[in-house]
Amino acid sequence: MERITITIEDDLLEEFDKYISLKGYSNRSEGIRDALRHMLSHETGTNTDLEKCVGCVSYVYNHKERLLSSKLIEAQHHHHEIPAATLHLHIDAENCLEATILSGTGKQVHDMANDIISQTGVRYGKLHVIPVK
Ligand code: NI
Repeated sequence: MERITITIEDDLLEEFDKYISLKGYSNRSEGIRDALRHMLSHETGTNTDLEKCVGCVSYVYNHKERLLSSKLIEAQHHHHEIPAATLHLHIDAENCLEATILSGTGKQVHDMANDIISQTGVRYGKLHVIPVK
């Protein structure tokens, strides 16, 4: 086993501590290990072999964060061969919710969703994949 150091916002850590206490974890490490297992089994590498699928990737971001809006647009243009439509909701003065609907092979849909979700400042990113027969 390896020991790592991570940096986390106070409010996110507070929320995490409440969650693990509610779930009965004896320490943060076990909670983080479980969160990682969950993330790895449900979000990456799944459904990438589908020949045809549609996907919906949803995420929240702060549009005032430097360069983030243009990086997200850049990510979409980078995958311009994939049919996509985005719904944008202004949550409050700073935060935006976007839901982008994609269509393509499993790999195309996952690659584009990952390019969006992995941008620094993008929160609550989630991809929902629906196979098309
Ligand atoms: Ni907005």
